[in-house]
Amino acid sequence: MDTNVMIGIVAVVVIAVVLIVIGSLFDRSRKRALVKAEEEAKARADARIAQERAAAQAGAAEEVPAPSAAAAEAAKAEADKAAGAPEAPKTPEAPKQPATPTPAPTREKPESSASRITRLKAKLANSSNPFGKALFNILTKDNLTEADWEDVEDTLLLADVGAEASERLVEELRKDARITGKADPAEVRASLKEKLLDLVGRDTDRRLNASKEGAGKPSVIIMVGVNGTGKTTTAGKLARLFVSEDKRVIMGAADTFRAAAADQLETWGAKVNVPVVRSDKGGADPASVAFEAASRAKEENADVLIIDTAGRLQNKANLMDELGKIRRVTEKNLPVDEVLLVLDATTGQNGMTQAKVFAEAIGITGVVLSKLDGSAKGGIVISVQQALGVPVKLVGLGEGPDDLAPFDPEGFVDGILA
Ligand SMILES: Nc1nc2c(ncn2[C@@H]2O[C@H](COP(=O)(O)OP(=O)(O)OP(=O)(O)O)[C@@H](O)[C@H]2O)c(=O)[nH]1
Ligand SMILES: [Mg+2]
Repeated sequence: MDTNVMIGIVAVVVIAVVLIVIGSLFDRSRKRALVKAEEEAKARADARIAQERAAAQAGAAEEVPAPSAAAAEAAKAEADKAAGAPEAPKTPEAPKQPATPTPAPTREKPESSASRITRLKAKLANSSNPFGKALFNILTKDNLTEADWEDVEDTLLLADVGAEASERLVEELRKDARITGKADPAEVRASLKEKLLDLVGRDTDRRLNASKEGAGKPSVIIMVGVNGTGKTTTAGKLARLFVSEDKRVIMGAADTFRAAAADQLETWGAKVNVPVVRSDKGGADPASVAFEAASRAKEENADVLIIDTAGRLQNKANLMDELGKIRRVTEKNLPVDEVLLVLDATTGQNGMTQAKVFAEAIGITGVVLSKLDGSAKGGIVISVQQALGVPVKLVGLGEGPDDLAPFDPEGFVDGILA
């Protein structure tokens, strides 16, 4: 009797254990099916995003949709749906997506800043008559006459160094025994380099404000300048630099004068993988585009917002007022960390007048000297800094995406003395 009860109990236990084991095996295979289904759904969503992005870059879509929360949700929904029928993990009619992982946004490394500075030096050294070299040739003469000193001053003025700075430099050079004594070329070079570096400002902080501690997030940069100086091109090149530092960048096309201006910025955006906020209507209020761009940058928690503005002549008061408005309206959303004045290095002293008026209208925190590749007159670096009291932060060396270098005083002076 007792034995039968025992057998009964053992049988029940054995059956229970068998049931538990079968159950857990079933559960594990169900989980595996769930994970697999989820992975497949994610791969499909990723591939779809990649396709959309490629289409947008090819100009088929208006803007690159970011791999947004909506896309992630779609992936999850698909996974959940699949999880509801784990027993039939693969439906043969499911669209077959390529198994390739989603391509990360193309982020080939741009040229390093050291290499850009070397290129700056080489470009200056190769330009037809860098003023540093002309100065050096005069100053290495043995007995400098008054006429020679006049030549020194003329050379400086011709190179756009500006009257005040030229006068100061000549005074300094005339006091230097290394130059006025028996001229040893090495000593003359050392003296000249030292004095030019003093003028250019060797220790000035030239970092973009977006790269400093305490920068806003998003950090807003507004590009300003007269027509055709290189604002849009510089915005694109800058965006590329920030993207390479893993920063999330948004650009705003607040140049609404011509539809082509927003198209140009969008082309840069596609090139460097950065979304562009623009207006659909031609002639829209540029301040409202700036406002919208700032709201979007804020919403998306971007790191940097670059706002491109239309070129304008400094003597058009209404256009200059508009710049002030763009700034004020942007600041309803985000503080403006940087206003970069893009100056064409080949414009000469006229650039100075421009710089002063822009500084008054909107405030300038830095200068980009574009097209330095086409000018032997690097002296404008000195005069613009003196006139505005703000540093030259970047120089444009050409039309390509990597043709923007941080302004490096040593490299600059070495280049013009080479
Ligand atoms: N050589 C050279 N060309 C440059 C440089 N920067 C810009 N450019 C060229 O200058 C021309 C004008 O550049 P944009 O960027 O359109 O100038 P912008 O200031 O935006 O012009 P607007 O919007 O019309 O006022 C283009 O052909 C650029 O490729 C540079 O550093 N060097
Ligand atoms: Mg432009």
